[in-house]
Amino acid sequence: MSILNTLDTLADTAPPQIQATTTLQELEDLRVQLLGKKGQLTDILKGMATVSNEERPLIGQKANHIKTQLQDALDQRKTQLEAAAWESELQGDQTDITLPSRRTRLGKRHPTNQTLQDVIACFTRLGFSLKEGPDIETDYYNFEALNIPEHHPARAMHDTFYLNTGYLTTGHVLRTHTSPVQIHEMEKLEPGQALKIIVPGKVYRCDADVTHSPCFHQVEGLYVDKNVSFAQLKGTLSHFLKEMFGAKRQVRFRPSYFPFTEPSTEVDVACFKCSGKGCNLCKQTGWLEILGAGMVNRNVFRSVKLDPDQVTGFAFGLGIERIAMLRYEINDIRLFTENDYRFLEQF
Ligand code: 2NL
Repeated sequence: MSILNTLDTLADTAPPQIQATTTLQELEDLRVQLLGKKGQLTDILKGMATVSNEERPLIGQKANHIKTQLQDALDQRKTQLEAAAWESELQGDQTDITLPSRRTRLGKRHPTNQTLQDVIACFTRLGFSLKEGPDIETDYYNFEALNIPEHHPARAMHDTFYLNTGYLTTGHVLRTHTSPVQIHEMEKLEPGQALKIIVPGKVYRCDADVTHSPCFHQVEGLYVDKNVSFAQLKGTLSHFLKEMFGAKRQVRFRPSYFPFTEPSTEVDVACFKCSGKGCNLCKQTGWLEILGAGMVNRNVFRSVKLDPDQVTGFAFGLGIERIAMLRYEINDIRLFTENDYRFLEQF
C-alpha cells in the first residue's frame, strides 16, 4: 500500500476512534498512539525515504493536513469529555438546593439586661450620669470607707470572695456592692461640687441558692450636694418605682439599717400579683421589697475628706436579678445563667 493510501486510511479510521473514547485518559492514550513520537503518523512518515522527489511534497502536505485535522478532533473530544466529567460530578453531589434553610433564631434582650436598661433609663432621665468601676477592689474601698467595721457580718469569709496568693490574702476582694465606685468618685470631688450618679455592675457574694447567685447585678445611686434631703430621696425613689411598676402602684418606706447610711430605709411596692391582698409572690405580706436607701452616713463623708457639715447626700441600692425575678415571676435565679432557649424566648 502506498504512503498516500495509508495516510488516507488513517484519516478515515482515526476520527471515529477519537469519537469513541469515553474518558480523558483513554483520549490521551489515543493521542499518543496517533500523533506521538512513536505513533502511527510518525511510523507512516518513516516510509518517506523511499518515495520519489515529486511525490514527497504531496505526502508532506497531506501528512500535515491530517495531523491538524486529528489534532482538532482530539481537542474537540477533550472539551466534550471535560464537560461530561463536570456534569457527572454535579450529579454525584447529593445537596438538595431546594431544601429550606435551617432557621436561625433571632436573639432577644436577656431579662437581666432588659431590667438593667429600664432602671438606668429612668435615672438618666432624672439627671443621674452613669459611672462604672473595676470588679476587684481593696478591702478599704469595699468596706472601710463605707463605715463597715472590721467585725461586721458582711465581712465574714462566707460572704466575701477574698483574693489570695497561696494562703495569703492580698487585701483585695471581689466587690460585694458597687459602692466603691461612688467612694472613688467622691474622692475626686472639689469642695462645692455636686455629684449625681448611678453605678450599674456585677457584684459578688459567696452565696448560692434559688434566690442567691455568687455573681449578680446591682445598680446603686448617689446624690451629693448642699442640702440634699430625705424628702428628695423619697420623691426620687417614689417616682422611679411608679415608672418601673406603674403609676397607681403604692410605695412604702420602712425604717431599716445600713452601716453606710443614716437614717436608712427599705422601700416596698404593693405586690403587683395580688395588689396587696397577699399571695405566694409577696409571701402573704402584700408588699415586695425592692430597694434599700438612706442618707449618706457622716463617717462615709469623712472617709472621702468631705465635710459632713457642708454636704449631705442620699444613696440607694437595688439588685437587678431580684427585680427581674419579681417582674417576670421567675422562681430560680440560676435560670438567668443557664442560657436555655426555652427560658430566654419568653421575654
Ligand atoms: C441594698 C441596699 C444600699 C447604698 C446601698 C451607698 C453608697 C455609698 C454611700 C452610702 Cl458610697 N450608701 N449605697 C445605700 C443604701 C442602700 O443598698 O439593699 N442593696 C441591694
